[in-house]
Amino acid sequence: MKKIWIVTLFVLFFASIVFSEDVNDPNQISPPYSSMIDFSLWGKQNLDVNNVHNLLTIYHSAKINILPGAFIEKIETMYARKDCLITVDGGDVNNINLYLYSAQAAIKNGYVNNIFVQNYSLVNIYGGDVNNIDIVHGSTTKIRGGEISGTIFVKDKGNLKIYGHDFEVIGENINNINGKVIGTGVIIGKWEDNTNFLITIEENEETANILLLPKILSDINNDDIVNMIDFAILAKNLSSNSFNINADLDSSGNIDIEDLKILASEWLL
Ligand SMILES: [Ca+2]
Ligand SMILES: [Ca+2]
Repeated sequence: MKKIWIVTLFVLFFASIVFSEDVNDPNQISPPYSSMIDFSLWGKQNLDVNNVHNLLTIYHSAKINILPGAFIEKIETMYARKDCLITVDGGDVNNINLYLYSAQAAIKNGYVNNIFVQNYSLVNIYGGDVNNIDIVHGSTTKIRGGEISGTIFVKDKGNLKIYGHDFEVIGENINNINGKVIGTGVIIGKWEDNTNFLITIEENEETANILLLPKILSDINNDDIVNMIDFAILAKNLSSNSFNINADLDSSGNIDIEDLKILASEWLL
């Protein structure tokens, strides 16, 4: 009889470990998170957040999705590994701090006041409203949409890549030399959907790299090259009912042979 109890306890213990890995709903977070205003995510946890927090710390390969209703003072990554990702798809975040090589953030909607991008980390901005961005220590920020209402500082081998068209630089101290921006001032242009943008560069240190780039249609995963990975995403959408809007290269509303032709023409450009 005693053996059965021991076995049962072991089963319950391991089951609790297995199920505690799969955290998706903030209302279902098991202790200690449920009793804390601030929390840390570890391992491969993936959490949606739509409420109020002071400090959220994201470790290793954890992912966090900030949704409408969220109001957060600070999110920071620590010891980031591959797949560590902060996604802002709504809500209001005062500060995002990215540390270490594999830390990534994607801004799609909502408002972010300050982003500090450092130690070779990566930020992709697709939409939303971002106020100030600091890009340092070899980090990269890529902007393809949204509004940058404040200013951008780029220093210490930081990289800023702006994808759009009809670029112009405005100011006495700023120049566009074959797509590379020298000096500081205002950059205007249009995003891929033809909406206008205005970006103010406050600091552009000598070691910094600010580039104005045309969007490569076939670069579906936005890593600046068209290769097997993009082909695989397109092929998956061709052969199934799934629809990845980035794979509809000619914006025709469906994914077919015409999109494949565009990808073939831009292959390994
Ligand atoms: Ca690509
Ligand atoms: Ca298409």
